[in-house]
Amino acid sequence: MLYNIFLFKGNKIQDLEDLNIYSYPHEIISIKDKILVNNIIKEHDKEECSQQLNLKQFAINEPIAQFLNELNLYTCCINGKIILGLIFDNEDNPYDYKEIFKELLNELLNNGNGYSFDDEMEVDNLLISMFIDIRRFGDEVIEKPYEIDYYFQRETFFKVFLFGIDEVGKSSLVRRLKTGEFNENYFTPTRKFNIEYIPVEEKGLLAIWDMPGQKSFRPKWLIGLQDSNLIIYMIDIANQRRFEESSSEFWNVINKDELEGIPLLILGNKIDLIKCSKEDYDSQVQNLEKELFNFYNFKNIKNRKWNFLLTSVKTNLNIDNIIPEIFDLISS
Ligand SMILES: Nc1nc2c(ncn2[C@@H]2O[C@H](COP(=O)(O)OP(=O)(O)O)[C@@H](O)[C@H]2O)c(=O)[nH]1
Ligand SMILES: [Mg+2]
Repeated sequence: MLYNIFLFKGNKIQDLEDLNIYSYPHEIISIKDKILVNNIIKEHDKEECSQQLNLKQFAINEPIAQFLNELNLYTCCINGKIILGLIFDNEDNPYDYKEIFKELLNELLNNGNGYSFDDEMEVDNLLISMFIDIRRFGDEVIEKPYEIDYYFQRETFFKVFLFGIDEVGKSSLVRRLKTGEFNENYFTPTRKFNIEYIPVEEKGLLAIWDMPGQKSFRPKWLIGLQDSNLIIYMIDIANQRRFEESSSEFWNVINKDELEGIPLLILGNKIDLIKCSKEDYDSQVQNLEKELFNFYNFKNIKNRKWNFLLTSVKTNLNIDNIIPEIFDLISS
């Protein structure tokens, strides 16, 4: 399984003083590990990295596999001044990933639109796109565990794409569905991207893609969305200050042509934080729902099946209805 991705960038890659290191999702190689960094670079020195051919065409060399400091590395030199590296689990064979590694780099860098390594945001985006695609390739093609293969063969494998701005409760939901647990202080790193597999009796296997909601990663939401069977959009209904932001992100994604027709489940989460008096709980909840529908303009959702549930991952309210609802939406 791909574990991490990193990039070295410098005017002269051999000059460590001038080298910048980017990584996703963890920082594994630090500029302080001079010997390791040097060893990675040294191997590429030998092959004499090609220089950039012209402004719009990056020179991408053959990737090199190395095992250094217990790290299973697969690195590729670009334009003689950038090294992009993949770190795999020790038992993986990097050469299984050769084609996709080269293909993706070509697709992302040499697509005719130009690409700039000077823009840190673009570098971040490159790393996360490559990470997601290579990880998915590994999960679904190379390593496809017996269990997943079984569901694939029977066409009972369903991909659910879970998105929403940060802190709404996405990772908590996935954990709840998977393990039944909830922990207020459970640390869910905002940068972490996660696929969780949940087998559902008599139905199939759900692969839930939990995306990081942080702003800088939102353009990348779409990468994983293409072939989803269902989209789940999650809202923190107790945080009205972020409704505007959340609603505009919602419509940005929902309006994409490539997502036309994919069923949608909207979750209004953290209902436990809404203080209602016991007597007219029902009417208050109804009002809240009405306000939310108006604010988000849900009535404008077209050409897809959709539904809305109020939930609390914390108190478990409606959580047991989510999986049946998912299959209802998918199967119709
Ligand atoms: N009160 C309450 N807190 C929740 C609920 N769901 C998640 N949280 C908390 O909200 C915070 C963000 O949750 P997280 O799952 O990391 O959100 P993500 O960024 O969307 O993945 C965490 O502190 C959770 O414990 C809920 O239903 N009610
Ligand atoms: Mg999360």
